[in-house]
Amino acid sequence: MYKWSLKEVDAEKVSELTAGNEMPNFLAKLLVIRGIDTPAKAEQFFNGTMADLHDPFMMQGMEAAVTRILEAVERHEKIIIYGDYDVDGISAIVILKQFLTEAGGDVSYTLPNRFKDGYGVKIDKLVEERKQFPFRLLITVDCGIKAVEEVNTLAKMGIDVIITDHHEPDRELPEKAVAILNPKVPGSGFEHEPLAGVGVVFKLVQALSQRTSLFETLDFALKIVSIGTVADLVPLLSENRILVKEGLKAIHKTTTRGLEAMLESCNIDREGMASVDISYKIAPRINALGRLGDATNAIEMFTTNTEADAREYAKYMNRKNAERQRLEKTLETMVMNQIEQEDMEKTRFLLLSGTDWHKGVIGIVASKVQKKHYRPVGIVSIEDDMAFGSIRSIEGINIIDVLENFETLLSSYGGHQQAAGITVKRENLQALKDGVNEYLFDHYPEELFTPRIDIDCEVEFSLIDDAFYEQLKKIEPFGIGNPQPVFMVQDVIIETEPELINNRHIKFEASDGLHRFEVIGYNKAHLDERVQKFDSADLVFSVEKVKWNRRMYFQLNLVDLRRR
Ligand SMILES: [Mn+2]
Repeated sequence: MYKWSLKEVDAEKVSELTAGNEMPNFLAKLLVIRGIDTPAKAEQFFNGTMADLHDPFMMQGMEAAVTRILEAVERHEKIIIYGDYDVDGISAIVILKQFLTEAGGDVSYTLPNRFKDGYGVKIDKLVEERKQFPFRLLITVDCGIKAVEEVNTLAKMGIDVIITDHHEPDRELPEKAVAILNPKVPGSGFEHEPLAGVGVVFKLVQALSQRTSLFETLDFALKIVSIGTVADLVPLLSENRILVKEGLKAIHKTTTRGLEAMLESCNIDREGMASVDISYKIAPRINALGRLGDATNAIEMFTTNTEADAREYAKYMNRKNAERQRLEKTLETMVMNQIEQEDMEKTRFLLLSGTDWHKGVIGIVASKVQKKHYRPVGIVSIEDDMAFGSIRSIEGINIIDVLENFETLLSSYGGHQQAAGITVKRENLQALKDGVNEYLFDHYPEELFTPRIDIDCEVEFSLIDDAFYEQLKKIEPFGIGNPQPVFMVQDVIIETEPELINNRHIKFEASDGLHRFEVIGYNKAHLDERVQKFDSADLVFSVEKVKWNRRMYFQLNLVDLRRR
């Protein structure tokens, strides 16, 4: 059962927004909840355009980076881009490569293999690469801020390095780099912009194109920036909001061969494409390459000009995605069987293990189990006498803080508050499981283990109409920091007997006596037991407009319900 939590909102700020203009009360509430609490911020939120982006040269290091890159292009020096295997890293490589190629640069790229090399700058890989492509300039994207040693080594080899990254820096920076572009570096000038790795590279491309006037618009980059930014789960506010909004617009208008092939294989209608298509369809597919195959295929897909090649790459991506889904299902079944052996009353930490479980999917399955059982979940794969795995935590429990207390049992660990990776000797698994479990009982209150639903505001059914929906659309694109609004209605009547669809979804109609809506709960079959026809109930939902048989109507997507 979820705990319902209605967001508190500062009434004064709401009336400041509604005063003297047409803004309805519910919209003002939604904005204030999202931190858009002055008329100026609201104006920027709704009408921000490319012209509102900050001057890229305000970012520390930009002048030095642009100068060195243009010099390399001029002198035909070989330039290599070093990236990452996730969607953010891949997107960043794509736009930088496109720009430098167009500028006449001699450019190549490389990225680590998730399992062979791991994340970050790897010298061995670069030394190997240099045998075929003797580069003089290296540009990192979505990584490199911690590569102090590596940058020193590269400098000794006579290679200039430009770091572009958005990860948290250590106290020591890679000072030997020609330039460091990272909003999180103190004094960067962009501390308030939570750009993704691809967002930082976009600022670089923006600066380069100001100096060279190579492109009339930056649409080619924006399309890809929107994909990387949404996939990397950075807040879609401020500059990120503009980038994603403009990127989606650019996709609606035109696509490139690769993008076209990918949208086709994801079954996305490009004119209606929204940020959720990136989160649910595009990102998992691209990530499947890094997990099970070779992420370079995604880069080739985005950059090819040949239709047949684009199709091939998209097909490969879909195959890998199907494989990922199969592996995920198999592992999920094994994990769920193991959970049945657990006494859940006594379990605050689930640690599940098996021999040779696929490391490419254990993190995804851990997330699923965390959502279902709502407590920290670790899944590890045992290989000989070692176990490798992922932990997913819940809000309010910083898993790194917890693991610090078990350093003696762990061979290594790292990550952030909500997600960590661990390596542990097989013989220590049981002690770790019992230890963390006990620690969670002793140090964290029981309430934390009850999942919460955040409700934006309470509404009446009479409010939901075309005008309401038009206003809601203005808040898009939805994502982190700007989630799809969630509403609550109290005391409505369940008008039809709830119907189960495929034993997974639930569907019924509800009304307040005057206004009647179709309600559908995806993956909410378990709510079926709670209500019957003619009950009165409170509903939590989001609003969607759907088209069926040429008819447009509102559908309420059910989040939760309770009988009165
Ligand atoms: Mn990133």
